[in-house]
Amino acid sequence: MTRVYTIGMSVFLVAAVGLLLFLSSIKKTGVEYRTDFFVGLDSNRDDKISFIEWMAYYGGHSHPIEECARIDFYWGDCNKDEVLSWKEYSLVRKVGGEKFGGSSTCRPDISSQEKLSRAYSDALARENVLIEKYKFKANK
Ligand SMILES: [Ca+2]
Ligand SMILES: [Ca+2]
Repeated sequence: MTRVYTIGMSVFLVAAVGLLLFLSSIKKTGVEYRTDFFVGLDSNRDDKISFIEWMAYYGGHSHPIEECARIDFYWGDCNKDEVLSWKEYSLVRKVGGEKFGGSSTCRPDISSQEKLSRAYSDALARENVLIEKYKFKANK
């Protein structure tokens, strides 16, 4: 009986240690910090949102860029590599951005109507370049 108890405890301890190792590996990759929306857009699971992944969600929207949250791609992609990292995304969307040191983002200065209009037209110009580059066609 004691032997069965010892084997049972050993199995339990091995399972518990395995679970702890699994949980600590998740924490190291920071997976738990990603929002469901970010993870949902990242269809190839490379932890970045490509233009095509972004537009798979936003490309079907018919409203203008001035009224659409898809502009966050252009205002969030600070290094202009045409993908949103989690850091870029979380800063522009203000979700968990404090983990990266606060408010630094490349969101343009929109402190006046003139600057806002320029920021919108710059974003639209960039979008048109990316649509052409990636041959994006919306599924409407
Ligand atoms: Ca991706
Ligand atoms: Ca980027």
